[in-house]
Amino acid sequence: MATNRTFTMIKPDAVANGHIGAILNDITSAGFKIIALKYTRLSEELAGKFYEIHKERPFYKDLVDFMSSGPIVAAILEKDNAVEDFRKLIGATDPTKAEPGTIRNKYAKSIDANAVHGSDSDDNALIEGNFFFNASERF
Ligand code: RTP
Ligand code: MG
Repeated sequence: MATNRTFTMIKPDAVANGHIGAILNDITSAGFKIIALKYTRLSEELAGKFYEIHKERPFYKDLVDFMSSGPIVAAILEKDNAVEDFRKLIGATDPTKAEPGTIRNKYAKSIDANAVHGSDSDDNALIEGNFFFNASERF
């Protein structure tokens, strides 16, 4: 059964390009409630841990380098059917394939610098949210 929370990051490219406000506005306008929010920067080690699931993939090192290259915004979001609806809102991994109006279509430059992360399952949403936030940081 779908749970009602997902986890997102606004990636270093979108932060550097000044899109934090616009992306948070798109997210809340689509009906997601912000449960937790943090502006931070991942060390290479922490980015490596966060993306451990992709360790064997050819793009792993580039991904870890990119995700630790500058500040990010991390958030836990709540809405019915959150994981699936949020992935619809952000669009395809490759922004050239992302539907018009999706966050990646509007703000992403490439498959590496693709503006946002969205959890791909309820289990991972929980794991990823716990990676960044403790109980006293959720409202
Ligand atoms: P995300 O985890 O960031 O929400 O992205 P996603 O589920 O759409 O894609 P995923 O397969 O989980 O890959 C994580 C990130 O790795 C980069 N990637 N590069 N060069 C490539 O073929 C490739 N594939 C994936 C992307 O930046 C992707 O967001
Ligand atoms: Mg993913």
